[in-house]
Amino acid sequence: MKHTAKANVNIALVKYWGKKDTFWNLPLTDSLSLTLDQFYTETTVVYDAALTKDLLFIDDVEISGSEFNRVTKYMDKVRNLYDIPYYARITSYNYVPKKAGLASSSSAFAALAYAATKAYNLNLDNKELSSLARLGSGSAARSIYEGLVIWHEGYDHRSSYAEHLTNMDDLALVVCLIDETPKKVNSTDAMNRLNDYPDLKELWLNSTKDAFNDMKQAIINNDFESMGAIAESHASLMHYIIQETGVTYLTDQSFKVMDLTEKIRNEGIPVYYTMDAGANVKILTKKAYVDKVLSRYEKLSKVVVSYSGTGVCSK
Ligand code: 2P0
Repeated sequence: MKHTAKANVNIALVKYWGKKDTFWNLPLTDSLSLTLDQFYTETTVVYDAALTKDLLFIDDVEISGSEFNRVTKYMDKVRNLYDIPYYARITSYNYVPKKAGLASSSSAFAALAYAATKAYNLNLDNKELSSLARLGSGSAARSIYEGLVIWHEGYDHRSSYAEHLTNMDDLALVVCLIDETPKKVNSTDAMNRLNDYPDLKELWLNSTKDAFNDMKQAIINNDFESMGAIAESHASLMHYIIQETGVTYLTDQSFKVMDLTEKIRNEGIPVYYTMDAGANVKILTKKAYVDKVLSRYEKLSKVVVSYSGTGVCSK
């Protein structure tokens, strides 16, 4: 009754921002992501009949409070869905800055969904596993798979799942680590503010649908420049909307990295930025250009180069 899983984070090129159902964690729109090879979570789940509650250790520290509550509530959902009668000792190591807009919850709940079911000898297929990971954190639905991934918004638990789209092995993502401290407003609370702004919500729904369809077509056409341009304008729109709902994630340093990206692009090198719920900026480019641009980004921030990563697996 023990299993260890490893899952990588993913970064969305078409973002998930907003929910249509909070209990089942159903998103407002489809989204599309790239699983990375650099930032990951390893989680061990041990079911123990002697336990009277779950125990959670993250990076060797026993966790209580809201973080523990989120995980134990998630485990209750897993136990209910699969008739698992035991509490668990959950031990997790994050090789990613937590809560800093680097999607650590995507790797965390993908690894937990996999370990929690495997430890009870359940062998879910990836589609079911993806739906289960989604209940913990929406973006985790996508971290089940390698490479480029789409998450179908769906209309209920089973129909809202992610699937592998394709691999583009020449993609690179240069992650500029501007701020590794936890963000002040978590993404769940920030995205739920959209419900108070119907016009913004409408704008977001329509433009995300277009971005998703255009991105899929650009991927099918192997048209990197279009992929980058769509990702960049879509991320900018998301941050405009976040700002309008009263939350600011980007900092002066984020804007410096974005400006540098536009400058490098004007020199003829294909680099495009995307940002999530934090100050960090990720630069989408191709492997062949990484060496050309790296030192310029390193002048502005700590930088980690990542490529396309694998899906969730046993450790
Ligand atoms: C994404 N983000 O698509 C978007 C872009 C942040 C910006 O998914 O409430 O931590 O746990 O389902 O998955 C972050 O949201 O939110 C996120 P919950 P999650 O990657």
